[in-house]
Amino acid sequence: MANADMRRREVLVHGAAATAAGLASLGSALPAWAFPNRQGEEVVPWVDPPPPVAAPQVVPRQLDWERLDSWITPNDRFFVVAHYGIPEIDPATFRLRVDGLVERPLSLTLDQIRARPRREVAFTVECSGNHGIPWLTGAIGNARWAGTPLAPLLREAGLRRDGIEVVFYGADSGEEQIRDVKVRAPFARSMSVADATAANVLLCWEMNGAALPRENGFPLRLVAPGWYGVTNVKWLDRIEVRDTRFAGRFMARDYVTVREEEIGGRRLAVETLVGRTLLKSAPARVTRVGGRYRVVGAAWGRPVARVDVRIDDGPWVPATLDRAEEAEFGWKIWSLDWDNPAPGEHAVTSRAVDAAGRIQPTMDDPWITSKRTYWESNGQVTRRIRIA
Ligand SMILES: Nc1nc2c(c(=O)[nH]1)N[C@H]1C(S)=C(S)[C@@H](COP(=O)(O)O)O[C@H]1N2
Ligand SMILES: [Mo]
Repeated sequence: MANADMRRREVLVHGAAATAAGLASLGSALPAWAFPNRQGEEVVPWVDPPPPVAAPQVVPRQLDWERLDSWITPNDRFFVVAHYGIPEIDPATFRLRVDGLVERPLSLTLDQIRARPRREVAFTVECSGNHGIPWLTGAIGNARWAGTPLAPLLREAGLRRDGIEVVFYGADSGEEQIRDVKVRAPFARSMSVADATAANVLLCWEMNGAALPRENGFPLRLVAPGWYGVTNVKWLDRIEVRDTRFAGRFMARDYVTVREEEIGGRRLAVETLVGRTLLKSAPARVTRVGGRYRVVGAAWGRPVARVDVRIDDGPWVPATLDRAEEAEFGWKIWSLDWDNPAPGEHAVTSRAVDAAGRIQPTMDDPWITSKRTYWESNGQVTRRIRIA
C-alpha cells in the first residue's frame, strides 16, 4: 500500500537533509520496520480527545498522538511552548554572550559556534505540564539534536571558582509583576555549574538534520538531556555565571511543584523546582488490520526496562519494546497486539517500569494526589476507545 510505504520511508529517513534519491537506497539498507507499523493498518480514533487548548499563544502546537508513526517526531509535528511569543532573530547579527564570573567573557557569532566540535543527542523533550491539565497532553516529542558541548566553551571562558550557577537567558521577554513592581524580564532558567557542565548538555542549532526551526529556538537553544522542557532554553541570547542562586519566574515562581506532605502529623506544603524528567509512558494510538488490533505507545523520562498495558480492569500485560532505536535519552516505542477485542468501549492504560523496578505511579498514588500544582505529572495515562 502506498500509504504504508510512505510511513515506512518517513520512519527510515530522519531529517530534511535526505534527498529523494537517498530514500530508496536507505529503504533497502535498513530493517523494514523501525516502528511497529503494519501494512494496511488503519488508526482507530480515541473517543476521549483532549479539550481545545486554553492558551494557544503559549502552546501553538502539540503532538498528535494518533499520528505517531515514527520514532523521530518530524519537525513540523513537534510541540511548541513559547511563554513570551516567538522572537525573530537575525542570524547575521546574532551574538551569544558568555559572561558573569568567567575570566574571559565571550561574544560568539553563529559561525564561530558552529565551527566547534559537533555532537548529536537523541532526546525526548517533554513539558513538565504535560498531562497535568486536560488540554495539555501532546507537549512531547523526540528529536535528534545537534550542536556543540557547553562544558568546553565554559572552560575556555574560564569559569571562576566562586561561580555556582549558570543562567541561560532567551531573547524573548515579558512584563512580570513581582509584588508591587512591574519589570520586563527575559525568559531564563539556570543550572548548577555541575549540571550545566555535564558532557551531554549542548548548544544546539540543528533538529532532525535541519536548521533549528524558528518555533523551536532558532538560531540557538540549550539542549539538556534528562531535564524537563523548561530547562531547554530557546532563542539563547546570553549565558551568565553567578555566585547566587537564580530565582526567575520559570525557575522559582512558575514551574514549582507544590506537594502537601505529612510532617509531624500536619499536612504542610513542600515546594520544589521542576528539574529532571520522571518515569512515564502513554498509549499513543490503536491501529487495526481487520480484527487484529494493536496498541502502540511511548515510554520515557528514566531508563525504561519494561512497559505494561492494561485493558479495562484486566491484568497488566508486558508490551514489546521496539529495539530498532536505542538511545539513552530517547523514548522507547512499545506495542501490544490485541486480537479480536470485544465490541464496546474500553479503557487502555500503560505503565512504565524502570531498571530498579520502580513503577510509574497511578493517578491516585499519593505522589500524584498530594500535588497541588500540575507540573511533573507522571501518573499513568488512560485513553478510551470504542470497538465497533
Ligand atoms: N526562550 C524560551 N525558551 C523556552 C521556552 C520559552 O518560552 N522561551 N519554553 C520552555 C518550555 S516550558 C518548554 S516545555 C520547551 C518546549 O520546547 P519546544 O517548543 O521546542 O517544544 O521550551 C522551553 N524553552
Ligand atoms: Mo514547559
